[in-house]
Amino acid sequence: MQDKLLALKDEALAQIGAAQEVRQLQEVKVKYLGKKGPITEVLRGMGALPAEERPKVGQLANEIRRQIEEELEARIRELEQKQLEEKLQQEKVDVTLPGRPVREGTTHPLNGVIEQIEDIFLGMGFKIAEGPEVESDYYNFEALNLPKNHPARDMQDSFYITEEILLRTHTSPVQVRTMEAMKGQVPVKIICPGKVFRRDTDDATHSHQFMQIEGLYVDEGVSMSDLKGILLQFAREMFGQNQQIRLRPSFFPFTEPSAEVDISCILCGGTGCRVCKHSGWIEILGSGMVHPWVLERAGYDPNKYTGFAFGMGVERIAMLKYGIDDIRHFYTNDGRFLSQFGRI
Ligand code: 2U9
Repeated sequence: MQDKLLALKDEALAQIGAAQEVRQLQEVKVKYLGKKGPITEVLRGMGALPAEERPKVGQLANEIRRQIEEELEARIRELEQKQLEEKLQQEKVDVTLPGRPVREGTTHPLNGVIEQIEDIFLGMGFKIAEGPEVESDYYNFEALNLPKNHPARDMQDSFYITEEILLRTHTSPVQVRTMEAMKGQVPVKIICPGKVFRRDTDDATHSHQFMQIEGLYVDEGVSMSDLKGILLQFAREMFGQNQQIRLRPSFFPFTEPSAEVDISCILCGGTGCRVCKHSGWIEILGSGMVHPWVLERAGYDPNKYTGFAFGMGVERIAMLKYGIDDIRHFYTNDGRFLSQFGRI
């Protein structure tokens, strides 16, 4: 019986040594140490042995069992280590290889121009204010002296969601909301950039959605000459230090008096060309002194405070600055157009 056990041991150890995979070792374990394995079998047959032999055989069987277990463990560790080394070898990264170039994006020209405009006005002490794109009729029209029957409020011109709610047609409601929130404190000195929406038919110069930047400065003693000074500084920083500006009388319901602002033609400098339609001037924004009624509605005493406001279309500024002839280029995401701007 002892010889049989020793033979089983040699057999098991030989198989352990030959195994090349952990799975095979598990099979060896079940085969030799399992409940139906040959060692258990031998132990079951011990009843037939003389009593003095039994402890010896039992001891040997346990010893062999322990040896096989130990060898199995050791071989499993060895194979696992080998597998790990092979895996590391296969997945090795050559850090000395040259990298693949990453295609960098560029600044969208509208974002670039908005940032330039913001920087110019931040430099003159303005803060940036933002507000909702979905607005109430009150903030978009009523508070800006555009009563219910005003032609600018025509259903045909605005995207109404309900009778009282619409997509804002300008960023002016942000100025009204800011004044209300400041509860009569001065100065209010803000610019408001953002998307606006109008029911226009899209063509080379019109878009039903575009970007606007409006400005508002309210304090004691703000005058039309402050407006001229600020806008001249803006024109020079944006289009060149020898720029001139010219104000032409105009009309807006929310400003009185109102003026359109022209800059000297950026192409010909004023002598007349195709871009300025031979006038020497190009219109870039609208402006005026805030209507006293609008100041009062927003909580500012018009007998004590005055203010100026202005508004411009960002696409128009960008088209002039970069010589772009079709507003739709901004929205069609053509890489050939966008990549020309680099990082603005
Ligand atoms: C408040 C009071 C007054 C904002 C102003 C303009 C003149 C103007 C247009 C330029 C081109 C809009 O993008 S555009 O179509 N804007 O001409 N906007 S004054 O006046 C305000 C705003 C808010 C409380």
